[in-house]
Amino acid sequence: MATNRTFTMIKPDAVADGYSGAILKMIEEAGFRIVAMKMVKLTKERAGQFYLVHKERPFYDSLCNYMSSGHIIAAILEKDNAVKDFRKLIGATNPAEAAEGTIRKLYARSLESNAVHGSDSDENAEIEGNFFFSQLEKF
Ligand code: 3AN
Repeated sequence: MATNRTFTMIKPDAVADGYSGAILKMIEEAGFRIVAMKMVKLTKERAGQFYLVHKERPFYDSLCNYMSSGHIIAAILEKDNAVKDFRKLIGATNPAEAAEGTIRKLYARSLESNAVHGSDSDENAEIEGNFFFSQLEKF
């Protein structure tokens, strides 16, 4: 079922680099409504749970260290075609390959420290949103 919602995280590099405001501005100007939002610091274990699908990948341990290295901003966003449109707004996983004007092209440091997360399906948007937010925290 298409939910018209997606889930995002502004990752530790972008928060530390002071890009949170600029990124949220781009998100809102692209027509996304912020449905829920919080700043948190993940433990390595919790980062590991979030990225469990990547457990077998060679970058998993490094990714978990990085995602628990500083504060992140987690948010649920709403818009027609949210998942696809948000992936377009953030650009390719590797910022070197991201299109001009995308969030990753503008603000990411590297393939791993790539500034933002965006869900890749409606199903994962729901799962990832529920990882951070209770029903009462969404409006
Ligand atoms: P995306 O975030 O574009 O959906 P995924 O799900 O393939 O990309 O990867 C999740 C995260 O893992 C990325 N955002 C990035 O931080 C990290 N990552 C992905 N591929 C690599 C890689 N080859 N080397 C290091 N880190 C990676």
